[in-house]
Amino acid sequence: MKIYDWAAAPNPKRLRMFLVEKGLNVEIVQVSGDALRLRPDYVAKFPQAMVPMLELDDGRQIGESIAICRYFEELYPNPPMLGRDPYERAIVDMWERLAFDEGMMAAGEVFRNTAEAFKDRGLPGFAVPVPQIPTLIERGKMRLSHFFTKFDKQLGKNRFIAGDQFTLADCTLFCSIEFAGWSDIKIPDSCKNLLRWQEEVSARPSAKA
Ligand SMILES: N[C@@H](CCC(=O)N[C@@H](CS)C(=O)NCC(=O)O)C(=O)O
Repeated sequence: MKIYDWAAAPNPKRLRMFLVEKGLNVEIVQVSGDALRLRPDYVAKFPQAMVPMLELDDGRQIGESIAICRYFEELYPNPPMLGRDPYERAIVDMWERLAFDEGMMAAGEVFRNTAEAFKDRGLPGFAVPVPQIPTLIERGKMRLSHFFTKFDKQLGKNRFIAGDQFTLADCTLFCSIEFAGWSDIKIPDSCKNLLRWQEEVSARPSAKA
């Protein structure tokens, strides 16, 4: 099997972190092309036109980071990265989804509506131009401010975002915060719990995935 990847991008990194934590080695194929776009041959192969994508040896394709992680978790349950029982699985799901919706999407809202290279590419995965909407930049910043406060509060109760175990929710949170950094948006000094967590997670080998 192979994972189609774009080394610099935040969603593929979410998956790479997960794989390092699981101790899994999967062939990685880079498909970034010119001008910060995916290679045309990859887009033709996978019309969802996003990375990461997992291709099985028989050619079947799985898109969406969370779907790929679930597939690997089923095949290789240890160490568990999606929760150890029904309650934990629900809580990991909840925080992973919140990190994606409120962190990754908000960081994307700021970045994709600002960067010149993403002019006419306000959203990923579209074959037609999607114009940037400058007013979304301020809204994205407001969303990120809310996101930092919410996650800081949660990390005042737990070592990791969904409890005492490192999970995919931490990978998504870490990559969302890195992505916000692309727009020079950092964790506020007042978010001491989140800063403590970031320092601890940055020291894990998977943070360099
Ligand atoms: N919901 C998808 C999001 C994937 C996504 O947005 N990938 C971005 C890279 S981080 C992408 O493929 N962008 C292609 C483009 O901008 O043309 C997931 O969770 O995997």
